[in-house]
Amino acid sequence: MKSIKTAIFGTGFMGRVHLEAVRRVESVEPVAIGGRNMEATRRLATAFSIPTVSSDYRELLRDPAIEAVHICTPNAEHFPMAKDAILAGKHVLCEKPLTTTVAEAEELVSLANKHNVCNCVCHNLRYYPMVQQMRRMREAGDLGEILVVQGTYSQDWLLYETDWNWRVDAKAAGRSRCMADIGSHFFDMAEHVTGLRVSSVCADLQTFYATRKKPKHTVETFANKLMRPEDYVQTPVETEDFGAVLFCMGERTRGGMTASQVSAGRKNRLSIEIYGTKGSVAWDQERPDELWAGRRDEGNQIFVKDPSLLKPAARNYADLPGGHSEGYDDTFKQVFRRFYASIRRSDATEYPQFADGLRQLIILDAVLASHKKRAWIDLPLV
Ligand code: SOE
Repeated sequence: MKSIKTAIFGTGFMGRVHLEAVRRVESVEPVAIGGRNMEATRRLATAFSIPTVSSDYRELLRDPAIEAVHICTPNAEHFPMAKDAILAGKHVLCEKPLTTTVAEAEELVSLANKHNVCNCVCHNLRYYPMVQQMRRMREAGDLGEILVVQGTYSQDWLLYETDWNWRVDAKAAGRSRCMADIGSHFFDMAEHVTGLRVSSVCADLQTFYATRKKPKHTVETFANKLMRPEDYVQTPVETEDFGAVLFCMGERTRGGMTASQVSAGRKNRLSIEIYGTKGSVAWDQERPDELWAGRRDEGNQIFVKDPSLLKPAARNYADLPGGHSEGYDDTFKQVFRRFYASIRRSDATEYPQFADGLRQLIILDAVLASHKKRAWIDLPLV
């Protein structure tokens, strides 16, 4: 099978995660890396024997051999990069959040459809095998009508005033941090697994540090914890460290979630619970191979990932047999495998597309408006 040549834009935490994962996808060949910092770009390219590097992503877009690009740069760069890539005829896989505004996301959805390019927003957490098991259990009716959805996405890497990363800078990340960055993962998973749509929200956001001590050198995501910087710049902070959101999903279903980047001891924990009229399920990213299933009239169960015990459609997301853990890195492989398959076979779009990214910007807009008005906000009907 002819290899699809691809390029990675961005050399930080996500750029490396994408590069490592895409090399595990059959018949896909990363051939170029684009990054503003040429030293970091060359270092990454050398480490992975990637032949081409550039400090200007537009140069790589001019290479006809490159069919697809991964956008792993700070959020504010997603829109211009994705737009240029679509106009260059490239298939685009963009990290979440897709953009920093609804209008930009709408334009990308429209452009991608007009230019008939495959488009993916990387809500990879859908593709843990046990998350897919929850979805397929709901589709099979095992949960009955969904009554309650609750949970959290909690981290602690921005707990200290001295913690800094581009995500704290509203110019680079957009007008929301915690809800845009990880709250979007929770709501994407809640809608994907339940098949329901958030219809209204009531939100409260909190910024615990009005200023933070920004180190004078760049800090890769999560790398800040090991730092002992000699000097900082006291820098005003405009975006939230924490958000709590009550939400409705249609007429009856109710929910509540929190998103936090200041929860000591929670390293990267999306935890979701879904309660239906016939049964319930709960999944915790800190124990990703396990799925809790609750029943009223019989014992609760904890399933451990074993493809032979999964719903047939969920088995497609488990590459390894029972007892062999599949984790965060593997979810990127699962998304990328489906994205590249759709480049070869346009009917295979079993992955989150730009329209899903737009969906998250619409939810975020409502969350921000609700917080500002301190009132419930209804979302536009879908
Ligand atoms: C930082 O919060 C981050 O890298 C997110 O941007 C990712 O989407 C998440 O998967 C891990 O944490």
